[in-house]
Amino acid sequence: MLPIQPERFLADLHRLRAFGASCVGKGVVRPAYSEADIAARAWLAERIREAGLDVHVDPIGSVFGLAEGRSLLLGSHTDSQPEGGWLDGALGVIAGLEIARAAAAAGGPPVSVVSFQDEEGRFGVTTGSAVWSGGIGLAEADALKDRDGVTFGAARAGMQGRAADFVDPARFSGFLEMHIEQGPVLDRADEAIGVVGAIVGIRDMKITFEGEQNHAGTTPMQGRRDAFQALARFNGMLAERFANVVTPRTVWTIGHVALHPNASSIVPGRVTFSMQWRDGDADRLSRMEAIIRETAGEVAASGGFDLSFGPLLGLEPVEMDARLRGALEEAAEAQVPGRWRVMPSGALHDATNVSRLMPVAMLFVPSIGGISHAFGEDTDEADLVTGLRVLARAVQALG
Ligand code: HGY
Ligand code: MN
Ligand code: MN
Ligand code: MN
Repeated sequence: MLPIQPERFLADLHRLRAFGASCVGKGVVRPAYSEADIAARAWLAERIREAGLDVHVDPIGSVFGLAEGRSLLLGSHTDSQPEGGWLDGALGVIAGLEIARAAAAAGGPPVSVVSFQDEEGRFGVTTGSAVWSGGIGLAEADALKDRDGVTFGAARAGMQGRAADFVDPARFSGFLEMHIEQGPVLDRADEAIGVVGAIVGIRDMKITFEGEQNHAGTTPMQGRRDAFQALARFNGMLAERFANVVTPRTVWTIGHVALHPNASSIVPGRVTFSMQWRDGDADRLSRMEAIIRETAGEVAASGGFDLSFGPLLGLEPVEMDARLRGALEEAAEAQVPGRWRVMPSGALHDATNVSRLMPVAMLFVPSIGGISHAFGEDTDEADLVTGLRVLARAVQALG
Protein backbone atom coordinates (compact mmCIF):
# COMPACT_ATOMS: atom_id res chain seq x y z
CA MET A 1 0.00 0.00 0.00
CA LEU A 2 1.21 3.54 -0.74
CA PRO A 3 2.43 5.25 2.45
CA ILE A 4 -0.23 7.99 2.45
CA GLN A 5 -0.46 10.12 5.59
CA PRO A 6 -4.09 11.13 6.32
CA GLU A 7 -3.07 13.67 8.98
CA ARG A 8 -0.73 15.44 6.56
CA PHE A 9 -3.46 15.40 3.88
CA LEU A 10 -6.03 16.96 6.24
CA ALA A 11 -3.52 19.54 7.48
CA ASP A 12 -2.78 20.61 3.89
CA LEU A 13 -6.49 20.86 3.10
CA HIS A 14 -6.92 23.20 6.07
CA ARG A 15 -3.83 25.21 5.06
CA LEU A 16 -5.23 25.69 1.58
CA ARG A 17 -8.51 26.94 3.08
CA ALA A 18 -6.60 29.79 4.74
CA PHE A 19 -6.19 31.39 1.30
CA GLY A 20 -9.40 33.40 0.93
CA ALA A 21 -11.10 31.89 4.01
CA SER A 22 -14.59 33.35 4.54
CA CYS A 23 -15.56 34.84 7.89
CA VAL A 24 -18.74 32.75 7.81
CA GLY A 25 -18.63 28.96 8.06
CA LYS A 26 -15.74 27.05 6.49
CA GLY A 27 -16.06 28.64 3.05
CA VAL A 28 -13.59 30.38 0.77
CA VAL A 29 -13.60 33.37 -1.58
CA ARG A 30 -10.88 32.42 -4.07
CA PRO A 31 -12.07 33.13 -7.63
CA ALA A 32 -9.62 32.55 -10.49
CA TYR A 33 -6.74 35.08 -10.52
CA SER A 34 -7.82 36.79 -7.29
CA GLU A 35 -4.99 37.59 -4.89
CA ALA A 36 -6.04 34.61 -2.76
CA ASP A 37 -6.03 32.26 -5.78
CA ILE A 38 -2.57 33.35 -6.91
CA ALA A 39 -1.19 33.05 -3.37
CA ALA A 40 -2.77 29.59 -3.00
CA ARG A 41 -1.16 28.47 -6.27
CA ALA A 42 2.25 29.72 -5.11
CA TRP A 43 1.81 27.76 -1.86
CA LEU A 44 0.77 24.67 -3.81
CA ALA A 45 3.80 24.97 -6.08
CA GLU A 46 6.02 25.00 -2.99
CA ARG A 47 4.34 21.87 -1.57
CA ILE A 48 4.76 20.17 -4.96
CA ARG A 49 8.46 21.05 -4.97
CA GLU A 50 8.88 19.68 -1.43
CA ALA A 51 7.24 16.46 -2.61
CA GLY A 52 10.05 16.02 -5.12
CA LEU A 53 7.94 16.72 -8.22
CA ASP A 54 8.76 19.14 -11.01
CA VAL A 55 6.59 22.31 -10.78
CA HIS A 56 5.18 23.46 -14.11
CA VAL A 57 2.82 26.46 -14.48
CA ASP A 58 1.14 26.68 -17.89
CA PRO A 59 0.24 29.92 -19.76
CA ILE A 60 -3.14 30.04 -18.04
CA GLY A 61 -1.85 29.47 -14.54
CA SER A 62 -2.82 25.81 -14.16
CA VAL A 63 -0.22 24.35 -11.77
CA PHE A 64 1.21 20.88 -12.46
CA GLY A 65 3.47 18.73 -10.30
CA LEU A 66 5.14 16.38 -12.77
CA ALA A 67 6.60 12.98 -11.96
CA GLU A 68 9.34 11.64 -14.19
CA GLY A 69 8.31 9.54 -17.17
CA ARG A 70 4.78 8.53 -18.07
CA SER A 71 2.41 8.76 -15.11
CA LEU A 72 -1.17 8.93 -13.96
CA LEU A 73 -2.44 12.48 -13.43
CA LEU A 74 -4.53 13.27 -10.32
CA GLY A 75 -6.14 16.58 -9.45
CA SER A 76 -8.92 19.11 -9.87
CA HIS A 77 -8.96 22.90 -9.25
CA THR A 78 -8.14 25.35 -6.43
CA ASP A 79 -10.11 28.38 -7.65
CA SER A 80 -13.55 28.84 -6.06
CA GLN A 81 -16.95 30.32 -6.82
CA PRO A 82 -17.42 33.96 -5.68
CA GLU A 83 -18.88 32.34 -2.53
CA GLY A 84 -17.52 28.83 -2.42
CA GLY A 85 -16.87 25.90 -0.12
CA TRP A 86 -13.48 24.78 1.14
CA LEU A 87 -13.54 21.36 -0.56
CA ASP A 88 -14.91 21.97 -4.07
CA GLY A 89 -11.84 21.28 -6.21
CA ALA A 90 -9.39 21.62 -3.31
CA LEU A 91 -10.09 18.06 -2.19
CA GLY A 92 -9.05 16.52 -5.51
CA VAL A 93 -5.87 18.59 -5.67
CA ILE A 94 -4.72 17.88 -2.11
CA ALA A 95 -5.63 14.18 -2.36
CA GLY A 96 -3.59 14.10 -5.57
CA LEU A 97 -0.70 15.86 -3.85
CA GLU A 98 -0.76 13.40 -0.94
CA ILE A 99 -0.79 10.36 -3.22
CA ALA A 100 1.90 11.78 -5.54
CA ARG A 101 4.02 12.56 -2.45
CA ALA A 102 3.54 9.08 -1.02
CA ALA A 103 4.29 7.47 -4.38
CA ALA A 104 7.45 9.55 -4.81
CA ALA A 105 8.61 8.52 -1.30
CA ALA A 106 7.88 4.86 -2.06
CA GLY A 107 9.79 4.98 -5.36
CA GLY A 108 6.69 4.55 -7.54
CA PRO A 109 4.36 4.26 -9.30
CA PRO A 110 4.90 7.70 -10.92
CA VAL A 111 2.00 10.04 -10.09
CA SER A 112 1.57 13.66 -11.22
CA VAL A 113 -0.83 16.26 -9.85
CA VAL A 114 -2.62 19.31 -11.26
CA SER A 115 -4.69 22.27 -10.15
CA PHE A 116 -6.51 23.65 -13.20
CA GLN A 117 -7.24 27.36 -13.44
CA ASP A 118 -10.76 28.87 -13.62
CA GLU A 119 -12.70 25.62 -13.31
CA GLU A 120 -15.45 27.64 -11.66
CA GLY A 121 -16.02 29.66 -14.78
CA ARG A 122 -15.30 33.24 -13.78
CA PHE A 123 -14.72 33.66 -17.52
CA GLY A 124 -16.12 30.65 -19.33
CA VAL A 125 -16.89 27.05 -18.46
CA THR A 126 -13.98 25.17 -16.83
CA THR A 127 -11.62 27.46 -18.76
CA GLY A 128 -8.16 26.13 -17.80
CA SER A 129 -8.76 22.50 -18.71
CA ALA A 130 -10.92 23.55 -21.70
CA VAL A 131 -7.97 25.40 -23.24
CA TRP A 132 -5.45 22.68 -22.38
CA SER A 133 -7.62 20.04 -24.04
CA GLY A 134 -8.39 22.12 -27.15
CA GLY A 135 -12.08 22.50 -26.28
CA ILE A 136 -11.67 26.23 -26.80
CA GLY A 137 -8.83 28.07 -28.54
CA LEU A 138 -6.60 30.36 -26.49
CA ALA A 139 -7.49 33.43 -28.60
CA GLU A 140 -11.19 32.69 -28.20
CA ALA A 141 -10.76 32.19 -24.44
CA ASP A 142 -8.79 35.44 -24.13
CA ALA A 143 -11.84 37.38 -25.38
CA LEU A 144 -14.19 35.91 -22.74
CA LYS A 145 -15.33 38.43 -20.12
CA ASP A 146 -16.23 38.05 -16.47
CA ARG A 147 -19.34 39.73 -15.05
CA ASP A 148 -17.42 43.00 -14.58
CA GLY A 149 -16.15 43.07 -18.16
CA VAL A 150 -12.55 41.98 -17.38
CA THR A 151 -11.22 39.72 -20.14
CA PHE A 152 -9.62 36.34 -19.56
CA GLY A 153 -6.64 37.55 -21.59
CA ALA A 154 -6.10 40.50 -19.24
CA ALA A 155 -6.54 38.37 -16.11
CA ARG A 156 -4.07 35.68 -17.20
CA ALA A 157 -1.54 38.28 -18.37
CA GLY A 158 -0.47 38.45 -14.72
CA MET A 159 0.75 34.85 -15.03
CA GLN A 160 3.12 35.62 -17.90
CA GLY A 161 6.79 35.46 -17.05
CA ARG A 162 6.16 32.79 -14.44
CA ALA A 163 4.61 30.48 -17.00
CA ALA A 164 6.07 27.80 -19.25
CA ASP A 165 4.40 26.08 -22.20
CA PHE A 166 1.37 23.81 -22.06
CA VAL A 167 2.21 20.38 -20.69
CA ASP A 168 2.34 17.59 -23.28
CA PRO A 169 -0.69 15.38 -22.48
CA ALA A 170 1.18 12.33 -23.84
CA ARG A 171 3.04 12.29 -20.51
CA PHE A 172 -0.09 10.94 -18.83
CA SER A 173 -1.74 7.52 -19.03
CA GLY A 174 -5.02 8.73 -17.47
CA PHE A 175 -6.68 11.27 -15.16
CA LEU A 176 -8.42 10.55 -11.84
CA GLU A 177 -10.38 13.31 -10.13
CA MET A 178 -11.67 12.99 -6.59
CA HIS A 179 -14.40 15.47 -5.64
CA ILE A 180 -17.16 16.08 -3.14
CA GLU A 181 -20.54 14.96 -4.47
CA GLN A 182 -22.11 18.45 -4.09
CA GLY A 183 -25.54 16.81 -3.86
CA PRO A 184 -27.51 14.85 -1.22
CA VAL A 185 -27.45 11.27 -2.55
CA LEU A 186 -24.54 9.70 -0.63
CA ASP A 187 -25.26 11.62 2.58
CA ARG A 188 -28.92 10.53 2.62
CA ALA A 189 -28.02 6.90 1.88
CA ASP A 190 -25.19 6.91 4.45
CA GLU A 191 -22.78 5.69 1.79
CA ALA A 192 -19.10 6.60 1.69
CA ILE A 193 -18.16 6.65 -2.00
CA GLY A 194 -19.71 7.44 -5.35
CA VAL A 195 -17.98 6.18 -8.48
CA VAL A 196 -19.03 8.43 -11.35
CA GLY A 197 -20.57 6.77 -14.40
CA ALA A 198 -21.01 9.91 -16.55
CA ILE A 199 -20.87 13.68 -16.23
CA VAL A 200 -23.77 15.76 -17.55
CA GLY A 201 -23.45 18.26 -20.38
CA ILE A 202 -23.97 21.99 -20.03
CA ARG A 203 -24.87 25.04 -22.11
CA ASP A 204 -24.39 28.59 -20.90
CA MET A 205 -24.99 31.96 -22.55
CA LYS A 206 -25.77 35.57 -21.73
CA ILE A 207 -29.03 37.13 -22.96
CA THR A 208 -29.82 40.86 -23.15
CA PHE A 209 -33.20 42.60 -23.45
CA GLU A 210 -32.88 46.29 -24.23
CA GLY A 211 -36.03 48.37 -23.64
CA GLU A 212 -36.42 51.99 -22.60
CA GLN A 213 -35.14 53.57 -19.40
CA ASN A 214 -37.61 56.10 -17.97
CA HIS A 215 -39.07 57.75 -14.85
CA ALA A 216 -40.79 55.24 -12.57
CA GLY A 217 -43.39 57.76 -11.38
CA THR A 218 -44.52 59.41 -14.57
CA THR A 219 -44.31 56.65 -17.16
CA PRO A 220 -47.72 54.94 -17.48
CA MET A 221 -47.74 51.18 -17.10
CA GLN A 222 -49.24 50.94 -20.56
CA GLY A 223 -46.46 51.19 -23.10
CA ARG A 224 -43.48 50.81 -20.77
CA ARG A 225 -40.56 48.84 -22.17
CA ASP A 226 -39.36 47.60 -18.80
CA ALA A 227 -36.41 45.21 -19.14
CA PHE A 228 -37.12 43.50 -15.82
CA GLN A 229 -40.66 42.68 -16.95
CA ALA A 230 -39.21 41.16 -20.11
CA LEU A 231 -37.01 38.87 -18.03
CA ALA A 232 -39.91 37.96 -15.74
CA ARG A 233 -42.12 37.10 -18.70
CA PHE A 234 -39.34 35.11 -20.39
CA ASN A 235 -38.72 33.14 -17.21
CA GLY A 236 -42.38 32.21 -16.78
CA MET A 237 -42.87 31.20 -20.41
CA LEU A 238 -39.70 29.15 -20.38
CA ALA A 239 -40.80 26.99 -17.45
CA GLU A 240 -44.08 26.18 -19.26
CA ARG A 241 -42.39 25.36 -22.54
CA PHE A 242 -39.66 23.23 -20.99
CA ALA A 243 -42.27 21.08 -19.26
CA ASN A 244 -42.69 18.80 -22.29
CA VAL A 245 -38.97 18.39 -22.91
CA VAL A 246 -37.22 17.96 -19.57
CA THR A 247 -36.73 15.03 -17.18
CA PRO A 248 -36.55 15.28 -13.37
CA ARG A 249 -32.74 15.45 -13.72
CA THR A 250 -32.73 18.37 -16.18
CA VAL A 251 -31.83 21.72 -14.57
CA TRP A 252 -31.76 25.34 -15.70
CA THR A 253 -30.65 28.43 -13.82
CA ILE A 254 -30.68 32.20 -14.20
CA GLY A 255 -27.91 32.83 -11.69
CA HIS A 256 -26.60 36.27 -12.58
CA VAL A 257 -28.74 39.27 -13.48
CA ALA A 258 -27.41 42.74 -14.32
CA LEU A 259 -30.31 45.18 -14.38
CA HIS A 260 -29.55 48.67 -15.65
CA PRO A 261 -29.42 51.10 -13.97
CA ASN A 262 -30.76 49.11 -10.99
CA ALA A 263 -32.48 51.93 -9.10
CA SER A 264 -35.91 51.95 -7.45
CA SER A 265 -37.25 55.05 -9.21
CA ILE A 266 -36.14 54.15 -12.73
CA VAL A 267 -37.93 51.84 -15.15
CA PRO A 268 -35.00 49.58 -16.06
CA GLY A 269 -33.87 49.96 -19.65
CA ARG A 270 -31.66 46.94 -19.98
CA VAL A 271 -31.14 43.52 -18.47
CA THR A 272 -28.31 41.09 -19.18
CA PHE A 273 -28.59 37.71 -17.50
CA SER A 274 -26.92 34.31 -17.52
CA MET A 275 -28.94 31.37 -18.82
CA GLN A 276 -27.49 27.97 -17.99
CA TRP A 277 -28.96 24.52 -18.58
CA ARG A 278 -27.66 21.00 -17.94
CA ASP A 279 -28.68 17.48 -18.88
CA GLY A 280 -27.12 14.11 -19.59
CA ASP A 281 -28.50 14.07 -23.17
CA ALA A 282 -26.92 16.35 -25.79
CA ASP A 283 -30.06 16.31 -27.99
CA ARG A 284 -32.18 17.55 -25.13
CA LEU A 285 -29.69 20.37 -24.52
CA SER A 286 -30.11 21.43 -28.17
CA ARG A 287 -33.90 21.28 -27.98
CA MET A 288 -33.79 23.48 -24.89
CA GLU A 289 -31.56 25.95 -26.70
CA ALA A 290 -34.10 26.24 -29.51
CA ILE A 291 -36.89 26.89 -26.98
CA ILE A 292 -34.79 29.54 -25.22
CA ARG A 293 -34.03 31.41 -28.44
CA GLU A 294 -37.62 31.21 -29.66
CA THR A 295 -39.14 32.31 -26.34
CA ALA A 296 -36.74 35.23 -25.97
CA GLY A 297 -37.55 36.23 -29.56
CA GLU A 298 -41.28 36.23 -28.83
CA VAL A 299 -40.88 38.28 -25.65
CA ALA A 300 -38.74 40.80 -27.52
CA ALA A 301 -41.08 41.09 -30.51
CA SER A 302 -44.26 41.44 -28.48
CA GLY A 303 -42.84 44.01 -26.03
CA GLY A 304 -40.64 46.06 -28.36
CA PHE A 305 -37.29 44.99 -26.97
CA ASP A 306 -33.96 44.61 -28.75
CA LEU A 307 -32.62 41.13 -28.08
CA SER A 308 -29.05 39.85 -28.22
CA PHE A 309 -27.36 36.59 -27.30
CA GLY A 310 -23.77 36.18 -26.10
CA PRO A 311 -21.57 33.30 -27.28
CA LEU A 312 -22.93 29.84 -26.51
CA LEU A 313 -20.50 27.98 -24.23
CA GLY A 314 -20.83 24.36 -23.34
CA LEU A 315 -19.51 20.91 -22.68
CA GLU A 316 -20.89 17.62 -23.93
CA PRO A 317 -21.97 14.82 -21.56
CA VAL A 318 -19.16 12.26 -21.13
CA GLU A 319 -18.89 8.65 -19.96
CA MET A 320 -16.04 7.64 -17.67
CA ASP A 321 -13.37 5.24 -18.94
CA ALA A 322 -14.27 1.62 -18.15
CA ARG A 323 -10.81 0.51 -17.00
CA LEU A 324 -10.17 3.46 -14.67
CA ARG A 325 -13.71 3.35 -13.38
CA GLY A 326 -13.33 -0.39 -12.72
CA ALA A 327 -10.21 0.28 -10.64
CA LEU A 328 -12.16 2.80 -8.53
CA GLU A 329 -15.06 0.36 -8.11
CA GLU A 330 -12.74 -2.44 -6.94
CA ALA A 331 -10.96 -0.08 -4.57
CA ALA A 332 -14.30 1.15 -3.16
CA GLU A 333 -15.56 -2.40 -2.62
CA ALA A 334 -12.31 -3.34 -0.87
CA GLN A 335 -12.34 -0.24 1.36
CA VAL A 336 -16.06 0.14 2.16
CA PRO A 337 -17.85 -3.06 1.05
CA GLY A 338 -21.47 -2.35 0.06
CA ARG A 339 -21.24 1.34 1.06
CA TRP A 340 -20.62 2.79 -2.38
CA ARG A 341 -22.56 3.22 -5.61
CA VAL A 342 -22.15 4.22 -9.25
CA MET A 343 -23.81 7.58 -9.90
CA PRO A 344 -23.96 10.39 -12.46
CA SER A 345 -22.43 13.81 -11.85
CA GLY A 346 -24.76 16.79 -12.22
CA ALA A 347 -21.84 19.14 -11.52
CA LEU A 348 -19.18 19.79 -14.12
CA HIS A 349 -15.61 18.81 -13.63
CA ASP A 350 -12.24 19.24 -15.30
CA ALA A 351 -12.44 15.52 -16.11
CA THR A 352 -14.92 16.34 -18.90
CA ASN A 353 -12.29 18.37 -20.74
CA VAL A 354 -9.43 16.04 -19.94
CA SER A 355 -11.42 13.16 -21.48
CA ARG A 356 -10.48 14.67 -24.88
CA LEU A 357 -6.84 13.88 -24.11
CA MET A 358 -6.78 10.63 -22.13
CA PRO A 359 -8.99 8.15 -20.23
CA VAL A 360 -10.63 9.72 -17.14
CA ALA A 361 -12.62 8.59 -14.11
CA MET A 362 -13.95 10.22 -10.93
CA LEU A 363 -14.94 9.39 -7.39
CA PHE A 364 -17.16 11.30 -4.96
CA VAL A 365 -17.31 11.55 -1.19
CA PRO A 366 -20.51 12.71 0.57
CA SER A 367 -21.45 16.37 1.02
CA ILE A 368 -23.17 17.04 4.35
CA GLY A 369 -26.77 18.03 3.59
CA GLY A 370 -25.89 18.11 -0.12
CA ILE A 371 -24.68 21.74 0.19
CA SER A 372 -22.06 23.17 -2.21
CA HIS A 373 -21.29 26.45 -4.00
CA ALA A 374 -22.04 27.96 -0.59
CA PHE A 375 -20.01 28.66 2.56
CA GLY A 376 -21.88 25.86 4.36
CA GLU A 377 -20.26 23.11 2.20
CA ASP A 378 -18.59 20.41 4.31
CA THR A 379 -17.73 16.69 4.57
CA ASP A 380 -16.87 14.56 7.61
CA GLU A 381 -13.11 14.15 7.92
CA ALA A 382 -13.56 10.38 8.13
CA ASP A 383 -15.21 10.48 4.68
CA LEU A 384 -12.41 12.64 3.27
CA VAL A 385 -9.88 10.08 4.45
CA THR A 386 -11.94 7.18 3.08
CA GLY A 387 -11.91 8.89 -0.32
CA LEU A 388 -8.15 9.33 -0.11
CA ARG A 389 -7.68 5.63 0.72
CA VAL A 390 -9.91 4.49 -2.15
CA LEU A 391 -8.07 6.72 -4.60
CA ALA A 392 -4.69 5.50 -3.33
CA ARG A 393 -5.75 1.86 -3.73
CA ALA A 394 -6.92 2.51 -7.29
CA VAL A 395 -3.65 4.28 -8.16
CA GLN A 396 -1.66 1.39 -6.74
CA ALA A 397 -3.71 -1.13 -8.70
CA LEU A 398 -3.33 0.81 -11.93
CA GLY A 399 0.42 0.91 -11.36
O1 HGY B 1 -20.72 24.48 -11.88
C1 HGY B 1 -20.15 23.38 -11.83
O2 HGY B 1 -20.72 22.33 -12.00
C2 HGY B 1 -18.71 23.34 -11.47
O3 HGY B 1 -18.58 23.23 -10.09
N1 HGY B 1 -17.98 24.46 -11.93
MN1 MN C 1 -15.30 21.58 -8.46
MN1 MN D 1 -17.72 24.13 -8.22
MN1 MN E 1 -36.76 63.54 -10.17
